[in-house]
Amino acid sequence: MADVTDPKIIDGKATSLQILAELAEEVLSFSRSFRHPHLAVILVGEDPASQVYVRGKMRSAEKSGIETTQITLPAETSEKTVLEKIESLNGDGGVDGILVQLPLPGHIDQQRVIECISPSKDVDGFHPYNLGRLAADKPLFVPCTPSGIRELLTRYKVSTEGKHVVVIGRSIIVGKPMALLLARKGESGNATVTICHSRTSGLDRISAGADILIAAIGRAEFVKGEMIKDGAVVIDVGVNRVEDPESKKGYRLVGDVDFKEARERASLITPVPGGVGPMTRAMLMKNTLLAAKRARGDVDGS
Ligand code: L34
Repeated sequence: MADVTDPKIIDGKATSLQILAELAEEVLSFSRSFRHPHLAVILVGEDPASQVYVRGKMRSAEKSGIETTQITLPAETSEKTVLEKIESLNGDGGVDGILVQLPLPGHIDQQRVIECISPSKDVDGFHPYNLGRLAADKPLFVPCTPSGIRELLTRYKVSTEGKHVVVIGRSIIVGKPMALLLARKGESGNATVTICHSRTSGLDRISAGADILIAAIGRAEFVKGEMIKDGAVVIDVGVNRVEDPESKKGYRLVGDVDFKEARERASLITPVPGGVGPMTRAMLMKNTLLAAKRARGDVDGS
């Protein structure tokens, strides 16, 4: 566990709890005039990490007063059954948000599933319509991990204005929406963003130029000390399980950043666990409330 009294640590856990408490008040007053926001989560199969993440999402929902329905389906469930389930949730006026936990088993077309979710209930923001809205500077739902990172930067008073941000990773879940968000006009944007990935040549040199480095490449301890500029802010999105016979669970969690090395160079750094992960969950609850507000008929939900 990272030492959260260390002034270099960005405490995502504590920040997420604060956000959930703020949300709980808003949810309460909203529910008095309408009903509780309602999130439906579909989990297909028994991937142990996905089970942990979904459990965490349920706990965060409880903390903020959001109602949940978890639909757990066996790994061999057909794509058709998953799509039918989504269609029925799309048509259910009592459900505000729909989330299908990824990854899905190999026989199911992930993209088809994402595109089946009604964009107005797509609290993950992964539907091409919602990614397009973000790219067009008219976001409806911003994906939870990037918006959680933005929230951390804001709350820790890390300005992005004119800064060079390097994002390692180009996924639709993190890398791409993160880059779009930080390059936008306005406060918490106005950054100069470079997207790097597994095929980038000279990655070490590029990342060493970053004022803010965001690692979302999905490889354990990929970012080493020499890839980080002195004084940079380091955001570690990775959650990798590495075998550890000394740990009770048989594994420990490490990020995409070599924490020990990075800690020496960074001015601020997110730990794993307790950094970005809990923020993803808090932002999911925020998006669910937003969806419910729009379902009530609020113009833009804000
Ligand atoms: N549909 N699928 C969909 N939406 C998402 O936004 C996700 N993601 C990623 C995987 N699949 C998804 C998540 O929720 C990754 N992810 C996620 C969310 C939360 C945490 C980790 C990944 C998290 O809470 N991490 C804890 C540690 C959890 C543990 O003990 O394993 C942390 O403190 O980092």
